[in-house]
Amino acid sequence: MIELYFWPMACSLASRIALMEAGIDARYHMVHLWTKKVLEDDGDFRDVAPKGAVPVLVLENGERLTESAAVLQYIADLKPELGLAPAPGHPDRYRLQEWLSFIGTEIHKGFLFPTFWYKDDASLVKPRARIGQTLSVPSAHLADREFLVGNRFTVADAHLAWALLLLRAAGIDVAQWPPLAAYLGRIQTRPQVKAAIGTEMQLWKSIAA
Ligand SMILES: N[C@@H](CCC(=O)N[C@@H](CS)C(=O)NCC(=O)O)C(=O)O
Repeated sequence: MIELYFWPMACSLASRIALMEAGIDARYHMVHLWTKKVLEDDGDFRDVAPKGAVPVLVLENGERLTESAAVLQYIADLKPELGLAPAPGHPDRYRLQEWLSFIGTEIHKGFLFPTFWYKDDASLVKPRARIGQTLSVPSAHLADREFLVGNRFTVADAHLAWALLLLRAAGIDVAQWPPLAAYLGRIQTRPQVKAAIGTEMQLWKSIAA
């Protein structure tokens, strides 16, 4: 069985959404990102993944795959008939990779990551100043489209929906970009997306309590 190491509401949420949209049963292991402990057995997460970051997908053969862009495409390719990623070689596959890379670098590492890890750092001024410009890109793209790539839900939508959800926690109101707010609302009505977010919100509240 496939396994996913995650932390509630972290970027690994996109992988959970992808697994659930794909209808793949998985075993989930919760990791505390600050202590680097695997909660179920108090094990050292760095023994699982030297990067110390989620998501980590444990494949059926025991190999471990990291990096959201790779993990999300791997999950999508387990069920090619669902179209969670365009077929390898199709021009849209490069569009998918273009978005996964943009979300993972410009939005996640460019803004969300420093906001949560270096809250009091003066260097946060620059990412904050840039985030409007960064988000205007998907906002313009989604003004007349339902999804990021082609005309169906893909794992890039799972990744962007997670990033948009986290914006609020980072003090940014997504309503500033009406196309993004409408898009997030649409994506969140998908039953599997709703269920994945519900599960992780509940876990998050149980830790925070
Ligand atoms: N490039 C990685 C970044 C993964 C990442 O930064 N994950 C965060 C949670 S959203 C994490 O585990 N951070 C813990 C750390 O870096 O120590 C990806 O896209 O998957």
